[in-house]
Amino acid sequence: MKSRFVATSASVGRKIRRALFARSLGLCVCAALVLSLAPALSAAEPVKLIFDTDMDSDCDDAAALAVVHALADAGEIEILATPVSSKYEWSAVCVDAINTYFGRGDLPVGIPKQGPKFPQQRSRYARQIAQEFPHDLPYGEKLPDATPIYRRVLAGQKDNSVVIVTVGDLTNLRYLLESKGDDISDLDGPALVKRKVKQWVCMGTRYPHDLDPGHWGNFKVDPESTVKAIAGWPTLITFTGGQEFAEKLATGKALAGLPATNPVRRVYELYFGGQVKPRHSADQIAVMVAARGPGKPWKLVTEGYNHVFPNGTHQWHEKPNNPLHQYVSALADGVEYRDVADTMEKLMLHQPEKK
Ligand SMILES: [Ca+2]
Repeated sequence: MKSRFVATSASVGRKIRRALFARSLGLCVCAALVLSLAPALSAAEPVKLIFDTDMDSDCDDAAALAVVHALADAGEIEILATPVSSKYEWSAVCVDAINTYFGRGDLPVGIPKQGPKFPQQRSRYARQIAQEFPHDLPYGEKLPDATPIYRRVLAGQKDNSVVIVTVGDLTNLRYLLESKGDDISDLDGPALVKRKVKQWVCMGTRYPHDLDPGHWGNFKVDPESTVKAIAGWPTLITFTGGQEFAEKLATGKALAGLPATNPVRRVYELYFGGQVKPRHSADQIAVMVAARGPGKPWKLVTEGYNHVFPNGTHQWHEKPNNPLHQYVSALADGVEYRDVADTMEKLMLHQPEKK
């Protein structure tokens, strides 16, 4: 008995030592886990996002802006500014009205004040939204210039931290690149972008090519700016686009269930002449890629470069590789279109918290 007791007490002692060892090991593992999570936690800081939209000829811009506000309310992104590339006089005011609805009426909004007034895309909804919903952005000549807004916002951010998503023409980015050092920043446009911008997600056209000179889409409204912005951009560009791709991810029908006071629902109603119907999700796709990255559920093509012709048509060439160019125009293998569309549509239905 004794020996067994001794043996037993010795084995208990071993167990206690093992337990203590395991506990301290556990603490070490926990500490290591916390340390290993630390970069992940800091990587999960909200994405600093600039959303640049035309908000004129198509309704997906309004849905994409709703997604931007939903992701901001969820803490995934921080919205820095919502510049407008369209010179159609109601587009910027419409953006301010949607921002105001989502509780962010103070977000900077500006338009391109330089260059020609290229043919306007017009809008089936921008004027009505501006007139039916509250906002405080001045209209017409008093609208602010987007270039100093871009410069101020970028100058105030940490290096290599900002993601820009364009879902309209590339006019504002062209003038940003052409900007000189000023009292906002000593850096000229390319140097400021290179220092502050991590990635530009550029929604436009079809991949791997669109060689149709017909006047449609984000690259051909102001092709000179398209060529200059893409050629001069000094950081990563993720292009997104593809008509069939965006149509297979159509969204919007569920907006019909929102109250009539929701401006995004109203945009779809006006766009479709009184009825809320589904529409392709080209601009929402770009926002999702900007906020959550170009990995799964998306299929990312990294090899090659986007060659843009002077009229805004373009061709993806597989060689030589430009490490700054990549594109998304499909879902990753095995991902269901319905699942991705549902994710985007749920975000589009987001309502602001009542204050
Ligand atoms: Ca658009």
